[in-house]
Amino acid sequence: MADEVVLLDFWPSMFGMRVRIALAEKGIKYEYKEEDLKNKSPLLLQMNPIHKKIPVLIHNGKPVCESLIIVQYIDEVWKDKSPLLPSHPYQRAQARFWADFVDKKVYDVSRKLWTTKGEEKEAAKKEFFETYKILEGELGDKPYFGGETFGYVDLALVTFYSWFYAVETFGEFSIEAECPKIIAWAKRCLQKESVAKTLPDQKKVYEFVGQMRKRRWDSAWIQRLTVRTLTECRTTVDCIRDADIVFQPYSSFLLERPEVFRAVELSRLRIWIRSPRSWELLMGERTLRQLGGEALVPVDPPRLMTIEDYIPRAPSDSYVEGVEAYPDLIQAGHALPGVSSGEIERLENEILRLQLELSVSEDRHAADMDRVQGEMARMQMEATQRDGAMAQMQADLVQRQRDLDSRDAEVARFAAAVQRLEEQLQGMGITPVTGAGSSGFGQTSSTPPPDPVSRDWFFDDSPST
Ligand SMILES: N[C@@H](CCC(=O)N[C@@H](CS)C(=O)NCC(=O)O)C(=O)O
Repeated sequence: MADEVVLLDFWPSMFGMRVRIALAEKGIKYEYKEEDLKNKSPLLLQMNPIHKKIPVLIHNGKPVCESLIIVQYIDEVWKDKSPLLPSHPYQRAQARFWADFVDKKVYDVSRKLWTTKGEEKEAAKKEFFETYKILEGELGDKPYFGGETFGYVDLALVTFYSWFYAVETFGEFSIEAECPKIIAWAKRCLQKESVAKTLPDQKKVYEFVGQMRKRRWDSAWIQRLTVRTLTECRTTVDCIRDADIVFQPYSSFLLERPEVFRAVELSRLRIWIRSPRSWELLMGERTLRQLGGEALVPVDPPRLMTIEDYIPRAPSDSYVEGVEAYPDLIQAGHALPGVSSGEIERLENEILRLQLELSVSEDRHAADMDRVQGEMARMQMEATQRDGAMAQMQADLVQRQRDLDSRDAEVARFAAAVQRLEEQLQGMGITPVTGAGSSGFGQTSSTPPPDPVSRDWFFDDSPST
């Protein structure tokens, strides 16, 4: 049965490139699957549930993770062509040592170049060249690290060459000027088809790094990463079920404040998750790495859990425990005599928490004041409007009173005229039909005349009375 080989990868990854070169060297056909590391596929999460990283080689359905382990696996399984590791145990051990050195040093020193500034950046440059000088020493006058032929260490290191333009641009130096042997060696490696076809264009990698740097301050990006981290976390942490988690995103007004954004999102990178036991999970390290490791903080950051070890601890656990588990987090010279690093960490966190609380309270206070002032202004306006309406009503009343007075005067005039007419009629011996006294209409000045129409006229039957 033919081998089924699938590679989960991401194009700019120097780790993924190692596997691609090894497969090319061995002439193995495989299916390449590009991963979106911002939105990892269920397959990647299933195949590399521990680190959730590319590259992953899936050989006949079974995953192999970690680039150097994958390369060794490929070399062992397809051993008939282009051996990568030396056959002698001692030389094999040496090759493994140098590949491990590349993993432990080269990646970090490159990354520091675009994540630091000032003195730190100068120190990073120095470290970068020291590292490559050590490698140049190991290469000596050999064409390749392994000797006459391209091998395991060459493959482990040459993939970093595709990042050299980015490193030089952000580091503001020339690698060739300082380490000409390394450049000559890389160019030699590039003559191999397996390398030339695998390594992406250096400018393309540079653009990719530039985008990564820009995204660093984009809150939506970070928010998305943290949400994703949580989603992934749900698949790993047994004690927390989906329903238990309430993700508490930072309110938008907090995110709009650059200093809070920096402090919360980058320095501490803390996500609060409420679970029934009110545990707090810290996912700083993960988010930090997702950002390309560009966030630099004094103690960076106090991880109570990491991607390798998503173990939530109760908030009551001392920070010492978390920090001691990761001694490299504590900056040199940071410790004070007689004060444990955990204590400093705890105090720093407390200060940060209080600063945040203070800034939040200040904001709330300012917002409350604005609201109260707005309310008062509104009430004053309403009162002024009400005063105006009252004045208008009073004016209306006065006018209505005047109208009534003038109507009364008119009525009195009419009444006097009627009176005069009645008197004239009476003088002529005629009793007026309708009386209107001087006191107004409808009042009789004498008894009313008898009904001119007989009641009998209306009824056929004589009335009973
Ligand atoms: N030590 C690992 C490193 C692999 C690695 O860092 N992969 C990165 C891409 S270059 C990754 O998948 N990152 C995703 C993540 O950290 O979530 C190896 O050699 O394979």
